[in-house]
Amino acid sequence: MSTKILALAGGVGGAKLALGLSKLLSPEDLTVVVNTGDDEEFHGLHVSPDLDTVMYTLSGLANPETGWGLQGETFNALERLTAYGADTWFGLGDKDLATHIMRTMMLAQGKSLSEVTLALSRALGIAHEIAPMTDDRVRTIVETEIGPLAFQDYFVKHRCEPKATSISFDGGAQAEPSAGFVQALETSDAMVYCPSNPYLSVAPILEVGDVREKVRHFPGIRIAVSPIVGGQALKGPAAKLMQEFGIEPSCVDVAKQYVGLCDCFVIDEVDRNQAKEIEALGMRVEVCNTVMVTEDDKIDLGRRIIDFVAG
Ligand code: FO1
Repeated sequence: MSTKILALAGGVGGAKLALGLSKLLSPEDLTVVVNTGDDEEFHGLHVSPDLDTVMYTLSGLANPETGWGLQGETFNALERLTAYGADTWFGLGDKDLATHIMRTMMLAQGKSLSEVTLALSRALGIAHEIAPMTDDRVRTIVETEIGPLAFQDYFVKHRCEPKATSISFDGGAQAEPSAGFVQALETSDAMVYCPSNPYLSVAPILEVGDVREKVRHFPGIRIAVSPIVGGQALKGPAAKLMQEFGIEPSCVDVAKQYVGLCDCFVIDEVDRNQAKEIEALGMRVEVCNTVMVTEDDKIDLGRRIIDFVAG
């Protein structure tokens, strides 16, 4: 019997588990829904960093050092733009630019972000479905000590340094989930929160229209993988944000973000002693290696999740 899985993903961490799942599930059994709150316009081009990270990872083209962007990249166009006086703090490579040009062109022709993502995915040889969380415009805004910052300004330009006070999702309430997302919510046996930042990558997905309510009433099993291991974020600013929000970074506090939205919480072996505290929140706890370095690590974690869903 096949198990249909809906995976919610942000950038690098989410893409790793999505890859593991894609190696185990047939295309009709996996939909990866991706955060687009980080999307931004650079040099007139629509950039969807998390969609691209997932697409490049699933097609085997991602830069292994950074996790985002393409391998074997050059930056000639960016150098030219710098010479012309453009603001070039966001590292867009020559090959990567082709993706953004295609996306921008197709959007200008009236295609939806879902249609563009499908076309780009197929061109990259990806058989599994990757869908944006919404075709509407939602933008993650980080309120900081130096004022509100658009996500990439906060993340890349300011290297997450300004102290954050809150996060909001401009356009989230008015947005509608993409058709692929709605269909996956209605037909999947399980929903997986990949180990992505709960505040910056998963929260925007939950803030789209009535998604949070839909997830609350999701009939299948909902499983979250903690992006915090041993009190540290595997990548990015999750632990720093938790501290700034007055929370001691731990997998328990990530689990608290998912109360009512998650049935099973997966933590790393090093956090085994926190299992009881998470169980007290009303979730079943699975303990395994969650640190995905090699492709085998990604597949092993994917298998663990599929086995759990299959019971
Ligand atoms: N992240 C950086 O830290 N610096 C960059 O210059 C940068 C460029 C970039 C270009 C294309 C792309 O798809 C992603 C890029 N990222 C960069 C990653 C991106 O900012 C973040 O990984 C996500 O938005 C957070 O998940």
